[in-house]
Amino acid sequence: MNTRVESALNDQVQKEASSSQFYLAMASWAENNGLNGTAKFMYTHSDEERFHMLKLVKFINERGGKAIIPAIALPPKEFNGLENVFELLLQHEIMVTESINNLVDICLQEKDYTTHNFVQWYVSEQLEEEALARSVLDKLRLIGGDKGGMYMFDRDLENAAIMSDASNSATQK
Ligand code: OFO
Repeated sequence: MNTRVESALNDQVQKEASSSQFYLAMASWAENNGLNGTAKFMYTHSDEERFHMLKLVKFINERGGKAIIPAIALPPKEFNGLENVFELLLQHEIMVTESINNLVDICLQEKDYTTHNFVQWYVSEQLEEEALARSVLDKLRLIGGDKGGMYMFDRDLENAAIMSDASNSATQK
């Protein structure tokens, strides 16, 4: 495998692993703050990021490269409310999108069209993840400090997580 592509793929392994850990920290914070729907959503999201990481690890090894399992930085223990959680999530996803775009660029420069094809799955995934984070943030801003609205918001996130679990178990087999 092209060494520059391999190194960029391993960087991406690290980013997906840190996404998983970051969202796990958010899930735990939400659970401890009585936001059970948000917690479920974040636990599911954390699992999805782990799946993104595994998909890369397997691809690197199958293509004759060597996947490196990275150390992960300590995620935050506290968050300053739900809006803060989703702002951080959106910022994180924007950073991941930039990293995927960089990976696409490297594949083209190195004429590695197989990896380029593989990475397109992540390009689509990032589109969806950024759109989801933006729409959740819009809702939160609309609700403001309204407690009833917040209750409904948390319940909606739980339903979104249940649907996502169902579609993931159908596609990740
Ligand atoms: Fe892996 O999609 Fe988010 O980070």
